Amino acid sequence: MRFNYRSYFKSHHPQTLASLKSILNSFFFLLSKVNPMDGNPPPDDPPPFDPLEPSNPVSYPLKTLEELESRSYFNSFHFPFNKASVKLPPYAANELPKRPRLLVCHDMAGGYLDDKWIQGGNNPDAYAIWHWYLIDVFVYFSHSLVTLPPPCWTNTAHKHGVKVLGTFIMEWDEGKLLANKLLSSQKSAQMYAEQLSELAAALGFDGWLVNMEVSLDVEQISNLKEFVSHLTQSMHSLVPGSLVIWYDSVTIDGNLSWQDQLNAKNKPFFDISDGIFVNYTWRENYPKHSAEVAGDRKFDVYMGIDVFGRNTYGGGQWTTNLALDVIKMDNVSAAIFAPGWVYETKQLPDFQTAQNRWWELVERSWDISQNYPQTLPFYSNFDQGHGYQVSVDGKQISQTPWNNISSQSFQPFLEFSGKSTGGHLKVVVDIKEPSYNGGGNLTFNGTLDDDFQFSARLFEGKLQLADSPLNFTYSVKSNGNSLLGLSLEFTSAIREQRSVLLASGDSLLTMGHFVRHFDNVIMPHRVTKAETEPSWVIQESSIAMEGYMLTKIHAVCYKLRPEVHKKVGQGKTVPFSPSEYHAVLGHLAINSCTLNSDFPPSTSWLVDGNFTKWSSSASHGSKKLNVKLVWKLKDGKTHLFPKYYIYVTKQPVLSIAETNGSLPLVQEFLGVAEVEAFYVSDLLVPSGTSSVKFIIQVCSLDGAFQKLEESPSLDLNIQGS
Ligand SMILES: *[C@@H]1O[C@H](CO)[C@@H](O)[C@H](O)[C@H]1NC(C)=O
Ligand SMILES: *[C@@H]1O[C@H](CO)[C@@H](O)[C@H](O)[C@H]1NC(C)=O
Ligand SMILES: *[C@@H]1O[C@H](CO)[C@@H](O)[C@H](O)[C@H]1NC(C)=O
Ligand SMILES: *[C@@H]1O[C@H](CO)[C@@H](O)[C@H](O)[C@H]1NC(C)=O
Ligand SMILES: *[C@@H]1O[C@H](CO)[C@@H](O)[C@H](O)[C@H]1NC(C)=O
Ligand SMILES: *[C@@H]1O[C@H](CO)[C@@H](O)[C@H](O)[C@H]1NC(C)=O
Ligand SMILES: *[C@@H]1O[C@H](CO)[C@@H](O)[C@H](O)[C@H]1NC(C)=O
Ligand SMILES: *[C@@H]1O[C@H](CO)[C@@H](O)[C@H](O)[C@H]1NC(C)=O
Ligand SMILES: CC(=O)N[C@H]1CO[C@H](CO)[C@@H](O)[C@@H]1O
Repeated sequence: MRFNYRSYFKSHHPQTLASLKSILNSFFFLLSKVNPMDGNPPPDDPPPFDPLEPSNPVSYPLKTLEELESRSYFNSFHFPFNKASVKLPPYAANELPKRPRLLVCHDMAGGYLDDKWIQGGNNPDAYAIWHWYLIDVFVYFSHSLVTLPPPCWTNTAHKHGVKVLGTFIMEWDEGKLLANKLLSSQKSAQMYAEQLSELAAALGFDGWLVNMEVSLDVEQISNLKEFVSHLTQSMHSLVPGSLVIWYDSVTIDGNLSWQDQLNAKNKPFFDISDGIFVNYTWRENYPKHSAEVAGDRKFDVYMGIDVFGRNTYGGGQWTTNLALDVIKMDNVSAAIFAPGWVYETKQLPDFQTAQNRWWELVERSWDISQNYPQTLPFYSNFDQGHGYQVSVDGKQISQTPWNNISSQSFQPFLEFSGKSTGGHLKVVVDIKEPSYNGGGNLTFNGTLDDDFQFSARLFEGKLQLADSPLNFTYSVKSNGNSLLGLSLEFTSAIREQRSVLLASGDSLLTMGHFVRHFDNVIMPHRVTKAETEPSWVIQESSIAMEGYMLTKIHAVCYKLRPEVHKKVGQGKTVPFSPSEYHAVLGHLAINSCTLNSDFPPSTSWLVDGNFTKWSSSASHGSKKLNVKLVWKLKDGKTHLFPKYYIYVTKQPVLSIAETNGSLPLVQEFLGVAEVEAFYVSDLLVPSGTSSVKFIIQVCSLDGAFQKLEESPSLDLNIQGS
C-alpha cells in the first residue's frame, strides 16, 4: 500500500512535524478501511479488534488515558506475546556512555505495519534497520497516545546493545483535553507516570520519549514537571539504566514554542529527565549554545535531524551528514528522525542498496556506537529479519516469503563500497537464495586477481579472552577455487596488535602465501560437510590468545593455488587477470572451547495447548485448528534459549497409515517464537488425520538446534474422530 504523499506535503506547508504525520496517518487510516492489511496475513473480513479474543498476536498502542489507568492492557490476549524476550547485554544495560550518541526515531509511515505481527508476516520486503552498530537509542514513534514498541524491534535492538523507548504523545485539541486530565492534580500526574513505567518494565523496553505538543496554562506546569520527574524516577527504579527523553515543545511558561536548542525555556524539563530531543529546525550555532547551557550534561542534548529534510539543517535526505558533522564538532548528541525516508520514498536503485548507502553517510560523520562480539557465545547467520526462505543447518525448511525482524542475527559491519584494487567484489547480504541458517546469507561475488586478497569488515568487537581457547565455526559455500578465510585482529593490554588468519582450504601454499601478511596463519582443525546439504563446508578452528582482546573480524577472499595460473607462455610471467570469485558465508559461531550446548531432554518440558478451537473448513471434511501453544521448563527456568522453531506433523488415521506403509511424516514449519508461546492460527487439518503433533525445536544462544526427534512436543487428538 503506497501512495504519493510528497506532492501533498509540498502544497500544504504543514506547520509541524506532528501535523504532517497525523495527516499521513489519517490517510493510512482511510486507506486501511479499504484494504485493511495489504501484504499481510489474509484479513477474512476482520471483526472489530477485541484484545480479549484469541487471534494472531499483534502489537498495538493505547489510545486513551482510561486504558492506561485501568491497566486493561495486562488482560489482553496479546500482552504475553508483546513482551520482549531479549534483554540488553550487561555491558549495555547501564547509563549511556559519555560521548556523543546517536538516537534514531523510527516513525515509519505511522507505525504498526508489517512489524505489528508478532509471529511475523509474509512481506519479504518489509522495512527493517540493520545498521545497529551506529545507534545508541531507538525510539518507536506513532501518533497514538501511548506507543508501545513491537517486541521485534526491542529484541533486535537489545541484541545489538541498543536501548529502546516508547512514545507518550499529546497533540492537537484532543491532546489538550488529555493534558487537562493528566495534569488535573499532582496525584494524577504521578499515577499516569507510574502506569507508563509499569508498562515499559513489563514489556521489557527502556523508557519513554515524552512529546507534549500542546499549549498549557502556566498553572499546569508544576504538575507537568511532577509528571516528568516522577516518570524519570519510577523508570529508573524499575529499570536501571532506562531513559526518559523530553521533546522540545511546550515551554516552562506553557507556550507551545519549539526552541530548537536547549535554553532557559525548556531546560527545567531537561533538568528532571535524561535528555532533550531538540526540534530539528535549528541553526548552525545552536548545538554549541545548547552544549554551553547543558554544562556537564551536553551528551544528553540530542539535536534533531529530519531525514525528510523539512527545514532541517543541511537538508536531511542524502545530505544528512552535514547536520551530523556540525553536531559532532560541537560534541553533543544527534536525534535522527524518520530514517524510513529511504523506504517510504523508494530511493533508487532498491531498498537494500539505498539503505546501505544512506547509513554509510552516517558512518562517515559518526563513530561506531556498538561493538560486538563482547560476550560468548557469539553467533550470526546474517539474517536481516525478512526473506524468501528459511533454512536450518543448510536444509531449507520453508520457501514462504516472510518477515519478522525479531529473528535478525547480529548484523555485520559491512562497508558500502569495498576498497579493492585487484578486482571487483560485491559483498551483500542476500535474502533471495538458500541460506545456511535463517533467511539470509553473506555473498561475496565478482572478480578477483589471483594474487590478491580482498578483505571485508564483518565485526568490530571487544571480546576479552581468558585462558580457554576460542572455537570458531563457520560455514562456506563456494565455487571453483574461491576460498574464504577470516582475519582476526587482537589487541593486548599494552596495545600490542596481533593479526591471525583462519585459513580455508588445506594447501600449504595458502600458508606460504599469507605468512607475510599475518602474524599467524591457522588451518582449520576440522572440516565437515553439512549432513543434508553437502555443498556447505563447515570449518572449525581454535585459537588461544589469553589476555588479548578480539577487536576485528574480517572476511578474506582469495583463490586457491595462484601459482597454477602464473606461468603461461614459456616461462614469461603474464599479468594476472581477474577471474570470477563466488563464495557465500552462511554463519559464524564463536564459543569458548569449554562451553558446549546441551539441551534439556524433552521430558523436562511442559507443553500445553490453550484456547483450542476447532472449526470446519470449506473442503471435504477437513478442519481448521486454532490453538495457543505454551511451554516451560519444569524447573521454572526461563530465558535460557533465544528462540524456538515450531513445526507440526499430521498423523493419519490407522487405516491410511497402514495402506501408506511407513511413509515418513512431513514436518511442516509453522514459524518462530521468541517467547515461550506460539499462536497457531487456522491450521488446515485434512480429513483422515487422527492427531496432530506440535514440535517445539529449541535453539541455543550459539545457534545450535535441538534434534527434532529429541525436541519437546504436544500431541492433540482430532476432536470428534
Ligand atoms: C519546530 O518544529 C516544528 C514542527 O514540529 C516546526 O513547525 C517549527 O517551525 C520548528 N521550529 C520552530 C522555531 O518553531
Ligand atoms: C517469522 O514469522 C513468520 C510467521 O510466523 C514465519 O513464517 C517465519 O518463518 C518467521 N521467521 C523465521 C526466520 O523463521
Ligand atoms: C506565549 O505566547 C503568546 C502568544 O504567542 C505570547 O503573546 C506570549 O508573550 C508568550 N509568552 C511567553 C512567556 O513567551
Ligand atoms: C568532548 O567532550 C568531552 C567531555 O567533556 C571531552 O573530553 C572531549 O575532549 C570533547 N571533544 C571535543 C572534540 O571537543
Ligand atoms: C556475480 O558476478 C558476476 C560478474 O562478475 C555476475 O555476472 C553474476 O551475475 C554475479 N552473480 C550473482 C549471483 O550475483
Ligand atoms: C566448536 O563449536 C562447534 C559448534 O559451534 C562444536 O561442534 C565443536 O564441538 C566445538 N569444538 C570444541 C573444541 O569445543
Ligand atoms: C490456559 O492456561 C492457563 C494456565 O496454563 C489456565 O489457567 C487456563 O484455564 C487455560 N485457558 C484455557 C481456555 O484453556
Ligand atoms: C497416502 O498415500 C497417498 C498416495 O501416496 C497420498 O495421496 C495420501 O495423501 C497419503 N495419505 C496420508 C494421510 O498421508
Ligand atoms: C547457499 C547459497 O548459495 N546462497 C545464496 C546466497 O545468495 C546468493 C545471491 O547472489 C545466491 O546466489 C546463493 O545461492
